[in-house]
Amino acid sequence: MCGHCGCDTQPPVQTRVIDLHRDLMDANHRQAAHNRAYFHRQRLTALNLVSSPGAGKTTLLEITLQQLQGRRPALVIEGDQQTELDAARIRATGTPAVQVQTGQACHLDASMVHGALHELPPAPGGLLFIENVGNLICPAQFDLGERARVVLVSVTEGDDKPLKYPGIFRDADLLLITKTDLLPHVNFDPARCLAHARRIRPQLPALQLSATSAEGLDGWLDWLRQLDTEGD
Ligand SMILES: Nc1nc2c(ncn2[C@@H]2O[C@H](COP(=O)(O)OP(=O)(O)OP(=O)(O)O)[C@@H](O)[C@H]2O)c(=O)[nH]1
Ligand SMILES: [Mg+2]
Repeated sequence: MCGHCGCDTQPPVQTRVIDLHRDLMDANHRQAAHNRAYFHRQRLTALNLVSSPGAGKTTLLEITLQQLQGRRPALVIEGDQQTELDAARIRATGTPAVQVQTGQACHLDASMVHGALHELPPAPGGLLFIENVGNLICPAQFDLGERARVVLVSVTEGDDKPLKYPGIFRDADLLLITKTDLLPHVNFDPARCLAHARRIRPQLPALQLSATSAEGLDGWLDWLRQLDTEGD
């Protein structure tokens, strides 16, 4: 019964919604732990790349995979609401890739990643790049079992993004400022962007790069290497 006027309205709906949300998150945590254990057994270093749509995730992967060729096995899981476009771009580099089409969902979850893993060849000692759905909100809540979360912010988006979408920065392991070749043309201050991000995640490491000019690419490749030597 309604607590306000005594009518027959059923207020506990909100409680049921919260329970459902908790069940969903618990199930995701269990699946993420399962994924993490698998990555550990396979000595597979998994990275979750998150950003707004179009920040340059696939372009960065294309040039990264070209650099890794012959040096290090790599696999890619692509997440988009629709199309196989990004997986096709990755396969063109010679790297095995699976496209997950999330439909109505605005993020990848751990079970989607688990399903995609079954379609990929084993790559012991390799890198697994998971490109999440372009979105700074929903992916924040879903642990995929990854070793590191990399948040890309392109200079065309504005340096205030960490203030507006803090959730995605809370568990970030790296802030990657992308498209720096465009800096002369936009009002974006990398130092201010990083300061905003560090209000949410103090000590957050940050790098800047341009996939177009390859400036800053070595720093990113070094960061990937150092991630391996750190161990779990
Ligand atoms: N100038 C410039 N453009 C870039 C750079 N990196 C990517 N782009 C362009 O940005 C656009 C989006 O790049 P994508 O790599 O597809 O971005 P994405 O984050 O994978 O996009 P979604 O998967 O749709 O979220 C493309 O037109 C790229 O050519 C860069 O470093 N500099
Ligand atoms: Mg993409």
